[in-house]
Amino acid sequence: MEEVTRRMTRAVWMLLALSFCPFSPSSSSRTFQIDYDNDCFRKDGKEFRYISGSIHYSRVPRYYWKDRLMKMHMAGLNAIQTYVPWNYHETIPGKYDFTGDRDLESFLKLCNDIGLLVILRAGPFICGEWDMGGLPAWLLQKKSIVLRSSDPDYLQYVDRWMHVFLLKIKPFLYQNNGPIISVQVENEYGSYFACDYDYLRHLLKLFRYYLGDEIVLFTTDGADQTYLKCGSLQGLYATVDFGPGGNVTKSFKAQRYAEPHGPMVNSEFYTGWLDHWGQKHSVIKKEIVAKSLDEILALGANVNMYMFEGGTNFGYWNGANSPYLPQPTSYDYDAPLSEAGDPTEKYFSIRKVIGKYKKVPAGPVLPATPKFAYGLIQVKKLQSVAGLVNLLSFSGPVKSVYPLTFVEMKQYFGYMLYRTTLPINCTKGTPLASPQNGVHDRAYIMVDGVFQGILERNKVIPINITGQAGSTLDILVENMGRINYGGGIHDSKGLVTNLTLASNILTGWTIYSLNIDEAVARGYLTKLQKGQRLTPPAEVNVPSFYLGAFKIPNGIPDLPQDTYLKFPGWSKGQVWINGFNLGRYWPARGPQITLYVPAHILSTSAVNNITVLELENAPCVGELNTNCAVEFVDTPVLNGTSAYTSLHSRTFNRYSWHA
Ligand code: NDJ
Repeated sequence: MEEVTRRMTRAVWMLLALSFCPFSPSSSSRTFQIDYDNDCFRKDGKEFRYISGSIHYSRVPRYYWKDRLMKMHMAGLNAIQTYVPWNYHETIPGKYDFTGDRDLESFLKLCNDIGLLVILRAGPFICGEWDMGGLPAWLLQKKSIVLRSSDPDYLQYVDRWMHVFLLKIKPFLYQNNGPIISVQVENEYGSYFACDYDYLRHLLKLFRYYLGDEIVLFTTDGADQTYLKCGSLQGLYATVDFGPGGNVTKSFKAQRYAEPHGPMVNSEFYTGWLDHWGQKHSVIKKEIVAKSLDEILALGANVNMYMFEGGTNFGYWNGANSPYLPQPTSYDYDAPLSEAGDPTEKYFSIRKVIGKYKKVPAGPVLPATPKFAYGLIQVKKLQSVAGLVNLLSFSGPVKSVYPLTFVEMKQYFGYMLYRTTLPINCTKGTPLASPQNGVHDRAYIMVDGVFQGILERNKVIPINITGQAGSTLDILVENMGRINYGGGIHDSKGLVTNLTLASNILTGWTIYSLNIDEAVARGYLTKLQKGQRLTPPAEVNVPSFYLGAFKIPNGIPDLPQDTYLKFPGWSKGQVWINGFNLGRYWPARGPQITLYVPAHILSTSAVNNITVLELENAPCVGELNTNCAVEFVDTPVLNGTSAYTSLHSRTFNRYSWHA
C-alpha cells in the first residue's frame, strides 16, 4: 500500500513538474512561419501580424522588467524585441554571466507569462548605442582581427559564444512552447564595409545547427537597395528599418528588392532618436510617429517600434558614433515609455493608433512610478584618484617603455592611470601633445598633483604644462565608450599612441589598471574615510572621489521611490550609489542633466552611500566644504546644458549624513 501511495505521489509530482515546465519540446501544433504565397506570417496556421516594441533587458533593472512589459502589453503590443549584447554576458573570455539583471531566461519567461511574443536580436553584433555594438572588447587582444567577418580569429569566439547562448534560448522558441517567434542574425550588416557573405553564411549555418530548421531567421537593414545588397542572404528573411515622416510605401518597396514575397516588416520604426553628449536632446513629435505608424499598419505590415522603452546605459555601457561622439547615460530615446518607464503622451497616441487595428487590452494603464525628491546631500572630498592609486589598482602597476592600451592591460572599461616623470624642465609652459590623436578618449593631466589640463580625442590641441625634470606626470585616461556603428568599431582605449613633451617622446611608464567599481562595491573608500588614515586631500580640481551618505526619511509611505540625481556646479564624472554604478554625468556639456536612480538600489533600513568621481571641477569651496552637494530631484532634465543656480539659497536635506 505504502509503495502504491509513493508511486502515485511520484506520478502526481511528475505531472505537476511537466505542467509547470512551459518550454518542454512539443510535437507542436505551435508553428510560426513565413507565408510567401500570401505575403504574411502564419502563427499556428493562422495569418498573423506583429505589433512590437523594443526594450533592452540590459537597460532596465530586472526589478522593473515586469512593470515595463505590462505597460507594453497594455499599449496593445503582441510582441517585444530585444537585443542580446554578447559583451554583457561574456565580460571575461570564456566566463558567462546570466544572473541578476543578466538573467535572459527569466526575462523571456516573464514575456511569456505576460503573453508577449519575443523577437530576439541575437547578434553577434547589435549596434544599439551599446559599447562596441555588443562585441566584447577583449576580442581586440588580437590586433589584426577583422570584426564582423569570416576571419577565423573572430569566428572562433563567435562560435564559442553561440554554443552557450543559442543552446540556452532553444527551449524558449515558439515551437518549443516558448515566446520566441523569430531570431535576428547580425544587424544592419549592409551598413558595414566588409560585405562578407561567407560570414553571414557561417552564422546562418550556426544558428540552424543550434536552433533547428523551423525558427524564422531574419536580417535587418536600412530601407535602401544599397544596404540590402550586403546585408541580406538567401535563407535569412530580409527586413528593413525606417523612421517616421517618410514615404512608407517606398520604404517597403526597398524590402521587396531582397524579398519579392513574404510579410512586410519594419524591424526598427523610430519612435525617437539617440543623443550624443554636446548635442541637443533628440525629440520626435508624437503626431509624426502616430501618422507613420498608422500608415504602416494600414498596409498590413509588421512593425517593431524602436525604442518602446529606452532605459539607461548604466555603468560604462554607452557606445559612441564616429567621428567620435559618445552617447550619454540616459537612453530615454524620447520613446513612448520614458527612461523611468512612465507612459508619455506619445504612448497614448500610439495606443490609440493600435486600437484602430486590433483590440487593445481594456482597463487602466499602469501609472507612472512615483518619484521622490530626497533633496540636497552633502558630500565631502576623500582624496584624488592618483592619491588612492595603490588602493584602486588591485594587481599593481605594469612598467612599459611606451604606453599600453586598456586591452593590453586586460582592463576593458572605466579609467586607467599612466605615470611617468618629466624628462626636461618645463619652467615655461611646454607643449604636451598626442600628435597621432591617440588619447582615447579623454586624459586628465597632473604634474606633482597639480592639474595641468585635458587632452581629448579628435582635438589634437596640445596643452602647456609646467614642472621640473623628474616631476611626476600623472595622466588619468577615461574610456568614454566604444564606437558601436560603422567601420570604427575596432576602438582601442587608453593612450593608444605616444605622447610628446616638446619634441621628446615620453617613455618609462608605470601603468595602473584601476578597479574602481570593485573598490567602491567592497566599501574600501568608505572604510578609508572612517579610518581617517589619509594624507591631506590634494588640490581641489584634480580627478577625485567625494563621499556622502543619506537616510531615506521615515514616516512617508511607499519609500524608497525612484529619483533623479542632479550635479549642481559639478562638471563631469561617474557616480555610484550603494556600489551600483549609475553611469556618467556631464552637465557641463549636456544635454543630460539628471541621472535616473531606480528605487531598488536604495535602502530604507541602512544608510545609503554615494560615491562621486569628479574628473574636472567640483563646486566645493574652502575648509567649510561649501556647495559640496548633489541633489535628488523628482523630475528628469535631459534637454539642458549647464544651467545652475547658486546653492546658497537652498536648504540641505535633513536626512543628509554629513560625511
Ligand atoms: O540597428 C541600429 C540600431 O541598433 C540602427 N540604428 C539605431 C539608432 O538608434 C540603432 O543603433 C542606427 N544607428 S542606424 C547609427 C546612428 C548613426 C548616427
